[in-house]
Amino acid sequence: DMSRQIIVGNWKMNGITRDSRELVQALLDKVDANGPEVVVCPPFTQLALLNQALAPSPIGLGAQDCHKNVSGAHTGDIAPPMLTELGVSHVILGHSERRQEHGELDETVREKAVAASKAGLTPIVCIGETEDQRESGDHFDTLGWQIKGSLPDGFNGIVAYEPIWAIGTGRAATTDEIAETMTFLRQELVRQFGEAGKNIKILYGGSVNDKNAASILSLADVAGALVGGASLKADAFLSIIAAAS
Ligand code: G2H
Repeated sequence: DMSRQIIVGNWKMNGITRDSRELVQALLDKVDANGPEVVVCPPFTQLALLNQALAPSPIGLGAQDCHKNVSGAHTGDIAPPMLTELGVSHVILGHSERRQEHGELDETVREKAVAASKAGLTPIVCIGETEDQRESGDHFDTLGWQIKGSLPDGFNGIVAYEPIWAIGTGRAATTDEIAETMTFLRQELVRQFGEAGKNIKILYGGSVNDKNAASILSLADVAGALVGGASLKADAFLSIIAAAS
């Protein structure tokens, strides 16, 4: 359903189970199935607990990463089938924090996206330019390469455009910047995937909050938002959900 927006909360490495329980309870009190799709992505350690709290409910469960293999000698990693077993439906892949802190390359992200889809998960693949790239005018080139490199053939997931300079900085991209970039990303997706590229949802992420959500979410072709900091506060996250359609 292209018309229903999706709001994804990326909790990153935050929250102990007590906080998370409270947060989802506050969301469960307000979120209903008539609004946008809502997905929360807690740390791995809380997935089982939150699956119990959320299933069945209108709130979906996502993970923040997965491995490209289904099992094997990969200390510390989590395979896609381990996620589906816990009621997980979505997985964020190639977040800039993973690209930076764990050296994830486009190719890795692409392999993970294939594995996630095979396991029945919806990959949310993150792309985004650095501040230097935007300032030197290389941002569209960067994004084009990231799309080419990070999205596998037959990609059936979601793309999240997250300009790195807007992440956790309180400085979201302007609506003009987002609108212009969305147009570019759509062109690239159609160039790479043909007709199917028209149906790939594109989210915006990077300092989305309760103040700027309405103007960002009303832009043409913005299918929703990937929300970090503001997804940790029930009131702010609920306002963002209320601003979506
Ligand atoms: C970007 C975003 C969520 P924040 O990383 O993925 O975080 O909303 O805190 O900028």
